[in-house]
Amino acid sequence: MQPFATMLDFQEGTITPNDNVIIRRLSHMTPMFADQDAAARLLAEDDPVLYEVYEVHVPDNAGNLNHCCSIIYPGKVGDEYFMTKGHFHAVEGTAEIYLGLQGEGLLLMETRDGEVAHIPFRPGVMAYIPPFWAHRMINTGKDRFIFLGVYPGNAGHNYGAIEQTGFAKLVVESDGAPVLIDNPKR
Ligand code: PAN
Ligand code: ZN
Repeated sequence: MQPFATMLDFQEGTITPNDNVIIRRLSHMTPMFADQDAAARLLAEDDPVLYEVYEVHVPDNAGNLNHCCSIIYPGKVGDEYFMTKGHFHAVEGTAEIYLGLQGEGLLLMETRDGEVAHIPFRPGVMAYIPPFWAHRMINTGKDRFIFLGVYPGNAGHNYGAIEQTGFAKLVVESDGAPVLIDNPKR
């Protein structure tokens, strides 16, 4: 393998060249939002793009580092902000670094033993997600929320239970500000 570089546009969140761009729309994760009536109303008029991920593929072993840039669009389903699906890594003992580039958000994390943590994001915030912590990013601002992720090549993604029941906390807008509330499904 040879050294290489890509261009990360700090304003737009695009990586050029990239190997893949994931485009996640509301219809790809409708059941993950608490307010199903609000989701149905949004889907009836449109199927909004919630986020995009620009990916650079490297060999999928522990010695390599995946790196990708995610753009979460501003918006809400009911009171719940647009967010990523969130996941444990398939190899749960792998960490990740998230670096905020644009906009405002919140990193929500939890362990399988019920520990919960969150970190507010703005440009320059660099969070360390330790091994064994599930992670989800949420756009709590009015503009696009853009962040870089770096994680081991063998980490993989496990969306399993999170797709069914979500995280222990939901992040919703209350009086114009983000608050964490208990997830009634958990
Ligand atoms: C990130 C995420 C990306 C999209 O690259 O995969 O932000 O989020 P979901 O994968 O939860 O849809 C990462 O954490 N990779 O491990
Ligand atoms: Zn991850």
